[in-house]
Amino acid sequence: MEIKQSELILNPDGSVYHLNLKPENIAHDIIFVGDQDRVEKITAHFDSIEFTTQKREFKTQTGIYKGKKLTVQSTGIGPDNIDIVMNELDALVNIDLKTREPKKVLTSLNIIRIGTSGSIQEDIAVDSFVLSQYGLGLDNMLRSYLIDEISDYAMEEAFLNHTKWDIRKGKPYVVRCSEKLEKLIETDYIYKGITATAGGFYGPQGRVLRLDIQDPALNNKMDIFNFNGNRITNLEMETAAIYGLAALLGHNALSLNAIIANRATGTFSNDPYNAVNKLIEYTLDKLAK
Ligand code: R1P
Repeated sequence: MEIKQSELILNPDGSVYHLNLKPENIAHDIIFVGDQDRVEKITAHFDSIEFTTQKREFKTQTGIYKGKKLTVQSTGIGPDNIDIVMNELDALVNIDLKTREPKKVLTSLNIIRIGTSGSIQEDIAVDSFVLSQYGLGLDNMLRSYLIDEISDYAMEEAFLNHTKWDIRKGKPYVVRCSEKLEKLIETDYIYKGITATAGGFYGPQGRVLRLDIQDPALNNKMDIFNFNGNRITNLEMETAAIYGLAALLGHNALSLNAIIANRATGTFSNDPYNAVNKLIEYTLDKLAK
């Protein structure tokens, strides 16, 4: 069935509405970053760049790194932006933009986030890296979709009970990363764990400046949560949303984060850019193999 103009919005040149992209502009391996200025930090390593565009916080560059075609896409901050980026990238490969009909043969993209994040565990120090085996969504964006088949119900329930979660804030969900990408990227010095994705930076992540928050003990409860040997390693704002939409749409996703703050010790990296650059170099090297 043809998808209406108001539902799949295209620009006059035929590109998708927010990302300003056409199908030929992207690779099948896509690196996500939150910050648009991080796009060029990555493509500075490329042999060549064949395409660049930007609209709002969504900057895209496609090029070649050691013979491999890669796209780098900034998502801006938060799960709401991930909804836009994931749906529009999926439309580029899985919807015929001329007939406005979903394709019969679907394409799976490989999506790797290189982000920044705060650790909630004392032993996961600033400047270390975390690979998110699970995304724990505290943000609710994904709850607009039918997620029962992709969400880890047992872990979800254990988290609700452990934290005595107030359901008026919505219901957390849990989605696993792509095992294929996990195997490609993992190494012994990268921490693995559950990444909690919040829908905001301050209150939703337990930060108190001038406003009281609904559950001041939440971060302390989260750092002792353990489900079958899995603990919550860090807090940020995109991973669970990426994992959820990737699972629903049939893409592979993995999220890596450079730890620039440690919430348990109250410390912040002396050189966050260096930590991110090291993670960029590590990830590019793995992707090129
Ligand atoms: C908050 O400062 C932003 O930084 C983190 C959070 O997830 C949020 O997007 O990630 P990025 O550095 O990738 O944007």
